[in-house]
Amino acid sequence: MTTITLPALPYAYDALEPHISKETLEFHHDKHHQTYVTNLNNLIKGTDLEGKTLEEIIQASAGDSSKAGIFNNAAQVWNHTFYWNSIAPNGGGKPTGAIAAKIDEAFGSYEKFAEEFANAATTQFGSGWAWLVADEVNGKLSITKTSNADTPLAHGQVAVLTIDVWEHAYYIDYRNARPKYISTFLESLVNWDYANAKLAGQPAGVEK
Ligand code: MN3
Repeated sequence: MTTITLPALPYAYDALEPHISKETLEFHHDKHHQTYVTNLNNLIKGTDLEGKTLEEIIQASAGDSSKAGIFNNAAQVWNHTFYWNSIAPNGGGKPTGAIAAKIDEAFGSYEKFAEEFANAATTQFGSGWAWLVADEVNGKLSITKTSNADTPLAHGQVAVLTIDVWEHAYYIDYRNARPKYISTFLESLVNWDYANAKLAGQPAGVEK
C-alpha cells in the first residue's frame, strides 16, 4: 500500500545560510516535517484513506472534526513541502515574469504586496502560515493567513507562495524576532520561479 513519504529538501541544508541555518533546516525538515509524515501514515493505516494521495487525504478530512488529527498532519506535510519550494538560495527581491504583472494588478505595486504579506505574517497570532493565493475560479491574487495546519487547499484557493510562521521555523536563527525573519524571507529567500510555476498551474509537489 502506498504510504506518504517525506520529499527531500530541494537544496542542500546549508544552501540558505546565512538567512536560514543548516541547524534550522535539519530540525525543521528532518524532525518536524518527518514527524507529520510518520504521524499521518500511522493515522491512515488500515483506513480507506490509506493509498490515497496527500491532496485527496486533505480534501477528505477537511472540516470533519472526527478526522482532525489526519487533516492536521496531512496539511502540515503538504504545507511544509510547499514552503521548502517557496524559498531558494539567492531568492527574494522583486518578482519577474507573469507573477510581477499579477501582483501589480492585485496590489497596485510590489511594495504594497510586500507590506501586506509582511503584515499578514506578522499578525498571524500564534502558529500558522501566511500565503499568496490565487482564486480557483478567476485567478485573482490575494494574501491570506491560516492557523496551525490549515491550508488554502481546504478553502478553494490555489497556493502560490507561503511562509511558515510557526516558531520552529525561525527561533534558532531569529529567536523571537519574527518580523526580521519575515523581512529576510521577502528580501533574500522568496522563490519567484516557483510562484510563477504555481501561477501557470503546475501541480504542487517537490519540483524545484
Ligand atoms: Mn514548520
